[in-house]
Formats: sequence, C-alpha cells, structure tokens
Amino acid sequence: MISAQDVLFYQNKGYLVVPRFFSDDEVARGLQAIAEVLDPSRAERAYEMEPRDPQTVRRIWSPTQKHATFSDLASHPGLLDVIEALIGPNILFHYSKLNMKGPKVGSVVEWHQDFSYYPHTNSDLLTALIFFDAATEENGCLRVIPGSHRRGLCSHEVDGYFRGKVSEVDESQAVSIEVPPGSVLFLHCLTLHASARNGSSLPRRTFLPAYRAADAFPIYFGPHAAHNEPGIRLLRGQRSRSARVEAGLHLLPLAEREFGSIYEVQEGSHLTKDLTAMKTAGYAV
Ligand SMILES: O=C(O)CCC(=O)C(=O)O
Repeated sequence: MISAQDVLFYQNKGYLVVPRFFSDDEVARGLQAIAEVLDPSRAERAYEMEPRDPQTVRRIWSPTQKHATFSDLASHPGLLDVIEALIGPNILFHYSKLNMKGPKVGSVVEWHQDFSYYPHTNSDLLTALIFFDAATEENGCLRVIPGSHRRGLCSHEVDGYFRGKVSEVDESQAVSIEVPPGSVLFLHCLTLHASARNGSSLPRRTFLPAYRAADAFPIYFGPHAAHNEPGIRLLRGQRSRSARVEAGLHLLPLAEREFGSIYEVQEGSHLTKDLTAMKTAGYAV
C-alpha cells in the first residue's frame, strides 16, 4: 500500500512510481503471456505492427481479453488498493493495451494527455503502466511533465482536426521514468507524457490497464472511444447512479478520419490506412 505522502505526490505531480511492485515471477508470467498471445499458431492476430519493421509487433490490443494473466494483473488486489487511494473506492476497469517498444524500432509516442482521446465528465481516470522490462532513456522510457495535469486539457489538434498530440511542450520540465522490471507508474489522465524511439537492443514491454472512478462517464462516443464501453467492469465498490461533472470546456477528439491507435493518429497514417482488421479485433488507443 502507498503512504499519505505518495497520495499527495500524485495529486501534486500527476503521477506516482512504485518500484518493483510486481515480483520477478509475476513479470515472468507476464512475458510468458505475451509469447502465448503472439504465438503464430493462434488464429487471432489482435496486434499492430511497426511500420519501419513489419515483422515487429508494436501494440497488442485489449490484452485483458486475450489472456487470463493480463486480466488477473489488471484486477490485482494490491494494485486496486493503490488506485483506490488515488481515485476513490468505486473503480471501473476502462480498457487495456500492451506496448511492445521493440529493440531498435519501438515507435515514438508524442506528447499527449490521455484524457484528450476519451473525455469524461470528470478527470478521475488513470492508467497503470506495468513495466515488464527495465525502462531506461536508451530503450525509450516514459517522460512526464510533473504538474501538467493541473493546467487542464491542451489542444491536440493539427489544422483543425484531432491528431492526438500537443506541439508546444516545455521539455526542460520533463522527468524520465527510469525503473526496474515489475515497477508500476500510476499516471493521471491529464498528465502530459511522451516516449522516444527505442534506440537500444533491449525491448521495453509495458502493459497498460486503465481505470476510472465509477462516477466518471464518457462524453464522447466516436469510434476509437466507444468501442471500449462494452468492456467496462466494476472492479471495486459500487456503480454510480449519478455523474460527477467538473466545470469547464471539454475539447472533443474529432479526427479527420477514424484511427486504430495513438501511433497512427500521431503519425497521420490513419489518413490512408484500411482499418477493417482493427475494427474486428477490438483495438484501443
Ligand atoms: O508506452 C509508451 O511509451 C507510451 C504509452 C502511451 O502514452 C500510450 O500508449 O497512450
């Protein structure tokens, strides 16, 4: 469990790192589950490849629906204890994804706030980034701008359309999240974050289950957000009979064309791509 000081840190900075939260055995089970999901004999190919190296997977969509190890990790009681301390007792599972960040190719993720992709009535949403490998600057660790969640939602548009990235960020404020395997980063949905290309010979595989307070309801139902809703599950506490609403304007992620992942909309490859395979596989941003 975390301390009152940890909760204050999260409230002030918009993130919290718990090093070595999961044991080496749990990490090994996660890596084994990745290998099983990617086994070529499996009929379902629910993943996205690196454009620069079409043999390398960059993203497994909805891993909690593909392997029990991931749904068990996402509902791990110790993890939920931390989440309860950060967003309250009534916790919904929102969606999940797994970023592979492969050696030498692992794609760049540009600066963004997760909330821009799926605005809700309030901002008690967070993602737990569970690192299966050591994360270092060399293999493209996550970078965050501490305190940026307190400055509201930035525009993520280019030429009047949602492109899932913020162009003006003061990178001198950025902190690199370098952690050993098994560590967890709890990330507020409004905290600006990014990661560089993996230039190293080591992978940086990260499982990302996302959560929200039960009284946070989606206010945007475009394709890349609405497909998560059927998978919403109550993990702890009670469902809410009312929506808690934070004042202010919520920008909506109105893209020029539907997209399958954060990578595509940031790169602009969604403007030309055939998205049929992603729609059938149940993708997540
Ligand atoms: O794994 C990363 O480097 C970035 C994760 C992220 O921001 C995302 O997938 O939305």
